[in-house]
Amino acid sequence: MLKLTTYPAAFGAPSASPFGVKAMCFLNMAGAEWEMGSSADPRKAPKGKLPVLVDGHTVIPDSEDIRSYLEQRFSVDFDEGLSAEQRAVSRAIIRMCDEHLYFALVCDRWLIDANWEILREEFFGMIPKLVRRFVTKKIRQQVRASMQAQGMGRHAVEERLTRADKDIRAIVALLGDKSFLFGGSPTAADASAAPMLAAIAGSPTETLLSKRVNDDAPLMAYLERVQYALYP
Ligand SMILES: N[C@@H](CCC(=O)N[C@@H](CS)C(=O)NCC(=O)O)C(=O)O
Repeated sequence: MLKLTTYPAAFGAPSASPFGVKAMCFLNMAGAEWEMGSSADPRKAPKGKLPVLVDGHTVIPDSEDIRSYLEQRFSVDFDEGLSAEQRAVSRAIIRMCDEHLYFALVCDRWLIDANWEILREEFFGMIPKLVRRFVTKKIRQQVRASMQAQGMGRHAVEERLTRADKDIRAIVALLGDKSFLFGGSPTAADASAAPMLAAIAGSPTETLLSKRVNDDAPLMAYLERVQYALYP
């Protein structure tokens, strides 16, 4: 039985990590039998991040490598039927979501005080109350520093929205009137874009960014379709 280690459910998603949800989608798309792994401590992961997939003695960190592994292991192609041009667009969409939109989500979750107050209890409720504020303050400082280094944390909330909005418009334009990004069936790009957008929409308090997604009815209908198809 394959084991997926990722963060537990939070804010209406089956994992707090959109990469964890993406990996779940891939497992389901591959038709794999899988279960959740026991520890969700990223410090124990081979690359210090989650998700990690374990298949017997094989350990696969990173959702991108989990995808490649599953496609090979189950002889499936998550982009079946797509042209070379569509595959190129898919690749760019996945990169945009994973390497740009994700950081807007991280800033929204961790840097906006109202969200942080709720996130602290949701993510770190297992830390004894007496030391929770002290420990989590340090973790928040590390996240703030990493967002400064990455760059997204240097933008004001409104600037972050402007940047993320351009990504969201690109996804909406690609989707058009279709059920999924490349037609009537979900592909790898849906498994990446939808969990990321759903995590943004599921913000613990309303933010400019979460409102942008939540107010877009056709986009929300798309997120529901992907959830129903890939991680019900
Ligand atoms: N490229 C990785 C990114 C995974 C990732 O960023 N995971 C975050 C949670 S969403 C994490 O585990 N962070 C822990 C840390 O940085 O200490 C993937 O696609 O799996």
